Amino acid sequence: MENTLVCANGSVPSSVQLSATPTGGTWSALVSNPTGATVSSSGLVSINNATAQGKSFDFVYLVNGCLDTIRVIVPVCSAPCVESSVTLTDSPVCSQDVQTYSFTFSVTNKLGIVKVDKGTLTGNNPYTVSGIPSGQSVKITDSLSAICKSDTTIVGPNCNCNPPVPVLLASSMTACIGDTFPTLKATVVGLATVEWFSQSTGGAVLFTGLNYKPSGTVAANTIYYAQARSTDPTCLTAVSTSRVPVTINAQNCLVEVDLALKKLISKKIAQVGEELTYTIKVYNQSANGATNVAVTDTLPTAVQYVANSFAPNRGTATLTGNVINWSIGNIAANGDTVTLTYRVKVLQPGLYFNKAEITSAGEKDVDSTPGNNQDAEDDLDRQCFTVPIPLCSGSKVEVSIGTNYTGVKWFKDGQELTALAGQHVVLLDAVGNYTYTATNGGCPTGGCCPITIQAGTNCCSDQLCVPFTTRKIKK
Ligand SMILES: [Ca+2]
Ligand SMILES: [Ca+2]
Repeated sequence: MENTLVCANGSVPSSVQLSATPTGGTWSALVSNPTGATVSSSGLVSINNATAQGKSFDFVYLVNGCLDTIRVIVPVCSAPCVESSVTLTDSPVCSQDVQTYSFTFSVTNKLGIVKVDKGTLTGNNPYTVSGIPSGQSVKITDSLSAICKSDTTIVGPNCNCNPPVPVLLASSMTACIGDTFPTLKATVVGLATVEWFSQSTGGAVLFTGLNYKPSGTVAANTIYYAQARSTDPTCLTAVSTSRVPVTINAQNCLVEVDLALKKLISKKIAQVGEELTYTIKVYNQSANGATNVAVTDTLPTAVQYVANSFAPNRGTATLTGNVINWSIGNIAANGDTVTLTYRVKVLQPGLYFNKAEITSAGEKDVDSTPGNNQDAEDDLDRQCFTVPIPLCSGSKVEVSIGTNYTGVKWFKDGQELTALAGQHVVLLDAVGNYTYTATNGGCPTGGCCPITIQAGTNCCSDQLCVPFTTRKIKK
């Protein structure tokens, strides 16, 4: 007769009672039994969990002179697989650059080896995982064996919820009074949409979507504001940190005017540290008076505005960032001309363009549209200046132009440099005046400045300026 015991929670029973009929006999163990289990004369088997596993024990029952033997088999019991639990010691923390996050956790009833499927794991209960990509979940695995393991998924925060501000297709539009509004268009990056408002902060959403055509008709200059709202399910409340304005210039299209703008500069070739004077002239070539005229001018990065140098003969000029807004007001018919002058200080060598354009007018212009950035129109003009670039012996000057130009040809002192044809970035190593042409306009309207390279002084001694050892590239 055999009796196999059953494991419970990784252990064998501590005792088992044997019984037999007829009753009244006595139990004893075979002398050859291994250690681990004993039996009392009444048949109570005491089992040692640690030593009895995997062994068989024979017990003898003696009654009325008859013997019978029963075998008790003690199985090997394996520890049960109890899932461990993971506890975060604090909320996940976003990194400074909001691209990743980290958190610290501890494991209770740890089974074995702790691993993570993202980020870098350090420490030993508590553990820290860092460098997990923003918005991604992490799986923590605590495993003893392929079967006995415990997985816990931590849903990570989206550290970079706020979408970037929308990009407007046009930030300034023109419409006739009485017409319906033009459609305002914006694009957004990533998981986001656009919300339109009538005010720069607060207020009700007028419309949600990339393209918004305000209802009703244009009565006066109107500004709408676009903000981006996240459509990422993990951060639906996130919006761009600011709103971008789009201006609709209302024009009286029953009256036609013809405004034009000219931009002038006091010097075309300047030195670092010198002051230049820009002059903007706006004049009315038509027989009708113009109202509500405004001009926008953008300073090149290489100059610094000289404080308090705005001198308009009408209206008010203000500088925001590197953008000048000149609010003029009325310009009378038949040649009335207004001017704005201001000074800038030259900060670095190179060739610099900037442009000014009429961005608002109360009446329809016969041959130009405010703020549409069209080079060929008479309401926009460019100016440029060049600051000679010093060339030290043995060095080269790197000059680059926009990659949008096609059919580029380079000239030095009027002679084509055929080896450089078609290149947008060139290294120049000789003193001279350089220009370029392109099929789509090498020299912007209103003046083309050469890139001037002149012999540098105080560069370094000729001995040090041997090519290969002190080759210097300037941008
Ligand atoms: Ca015009
Ligand atoms: Ca224009």
